[in-house]
Amino acid sequence: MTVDDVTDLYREFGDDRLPPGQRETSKFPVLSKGDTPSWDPETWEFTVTGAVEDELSLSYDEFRDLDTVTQRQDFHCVTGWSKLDCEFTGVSFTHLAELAGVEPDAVHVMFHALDGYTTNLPLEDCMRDEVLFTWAFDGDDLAPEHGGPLRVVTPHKYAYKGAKWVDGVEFLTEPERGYWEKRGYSNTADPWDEQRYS
Ligand SMILES: Nc1nc2c(c(=O)[nH]1)N[C@H]1C(S)=C(S)[C@@H](COP(=O)(O)O)O[C@H]1N2
Ligand SMILES: [Mo]
Repeated sequence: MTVDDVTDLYREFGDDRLPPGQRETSKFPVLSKGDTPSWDPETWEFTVTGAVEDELSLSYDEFRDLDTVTQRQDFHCVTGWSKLDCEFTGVSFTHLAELAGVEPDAVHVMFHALDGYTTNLPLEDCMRDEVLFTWAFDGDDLAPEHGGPLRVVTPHKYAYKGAKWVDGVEFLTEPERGYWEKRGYSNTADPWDEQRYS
């Protein structure tokens, strides 16, 4: 298995790998708005909807059969901790977008999750090799409290932009706001510019 190290992406945004106001931790704290939702591998379904040529609906096995990558990434939580060198395995956003065929008028993306959580990003912030739908962390199945069976990781943004328990991605022709973006957290969430609150 090759591991792609993308921990140098900070150079695009700032001089320091650790964004301002962040403290490094070796722990992996859990931050969820509510309880960890349960899921059934038999009925779990991942959908790609909205401004795409082919809306997709994938079973868990079908999703796991997609082309896979493993990357070493950093993880920055808006509450002030960062976890460096996390190894995530999964499917890249760009690969999924390619499979569905993004319509030219798509400009924005909403992620949907089993607990009702949503989070949004401009399409160009999603169309990066580092944005993954991941089911494994450091070689083990992603723990349920960290978003198993499937979560999004966004190492160029604070981690609330990465939906745990993700089961849908919706391509939008106009920006919309997700759960925390409607409740005072930054819509843009750049850790190197300390965009924590709006
Ligand atoms: N579905 C879902 N995704 C979510 C959340 C949530 O409550 N529900 N919390 C977000 C927040 S605020 C953070 S900081 C990260 C935390 O991920 P972790 O619990 O794996 O550390 O998940 C994000 N994704
Ligand atoms: Mo968070």
